[in-house]
Amino acid sequence: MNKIEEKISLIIDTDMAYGSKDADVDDCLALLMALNNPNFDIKAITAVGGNVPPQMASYNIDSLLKELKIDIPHSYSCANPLDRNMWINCRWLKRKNELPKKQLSLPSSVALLEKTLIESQEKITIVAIGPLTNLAILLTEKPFLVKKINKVCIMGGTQNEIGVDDLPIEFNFRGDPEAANLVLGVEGLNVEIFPLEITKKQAMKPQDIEKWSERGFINRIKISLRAYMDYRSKKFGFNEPFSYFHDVLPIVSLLDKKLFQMEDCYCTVDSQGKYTKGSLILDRKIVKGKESRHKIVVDGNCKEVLKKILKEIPSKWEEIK
Ligand SMILES: [Ca+2]
Repeated sequence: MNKIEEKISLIIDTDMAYGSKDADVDDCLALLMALNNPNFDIKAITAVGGNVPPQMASYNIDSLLKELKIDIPHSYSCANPLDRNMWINCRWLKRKNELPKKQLSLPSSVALLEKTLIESQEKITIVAIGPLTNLAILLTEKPFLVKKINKVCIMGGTQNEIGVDDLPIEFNFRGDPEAANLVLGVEGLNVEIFPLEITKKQAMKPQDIEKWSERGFINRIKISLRAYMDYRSKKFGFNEPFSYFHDVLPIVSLLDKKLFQMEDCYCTVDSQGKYTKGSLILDRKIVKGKESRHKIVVDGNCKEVLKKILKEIPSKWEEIK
């Protein structure tokens, strides 16, 4: 990717599942695209519950950074979704028995977000690629910190694409609808939304990663990707294995804006409906004639994003044993 003029100060808030069984690897791909990129100054990586329990996301982030020998402030989280019902129904509760017994001696995600924003001289861009629990807690307790945030790039929401439970509801917003609605409602917070319609435009297939090394760290990523592709094709009865790389899109958009088209809109999330909790509600009329603080991605060159993943990840990380 071309070098951009000023480094982008970044926090990545993630439900990182790489390291857990049958888990999606897309958060890890997003981190691998962002870490060691000269265009980013990554100030912190914070853990949130979503694809895996929050504690497990914390362990997975910690293990990945150790594996890559990279020292970046990161957190330990045990925060449950704000929505009590979603907590009770949380899919990741089933994974509780897989959790390591020991708590990591790291700051909590909300504490690390707060400290990083307060200490930063410049505004920080937050890439949120899990449910929005941490951000909702932070901005409810410390609303003045909105001034320290450049924008929040969110992988979440859908209008028509089928997401969880055969409904047009995306996983991250469904994971904590109350949090998503709170974050979108924060006065003065600039938000960019990467919905499922865009993140599902292009899939990654086993043949795409065939040429990746059979050794070292890249091979471990390759094995995890293959395992996840096989797991989901078996689970959903697809004819051929594939997976999406949802969480990589906001990272790539920060480096190459031309790849995505965005439209002004006004967004809320249904946090009350009995069956529709987590639905994205989008209004374009309300902002006609004036710039909105909400933007939604309406199109994107996802083939180019895949090309970047396939080229940059092996070349960047092939030295890691
Ligand atoms: Ca994620």
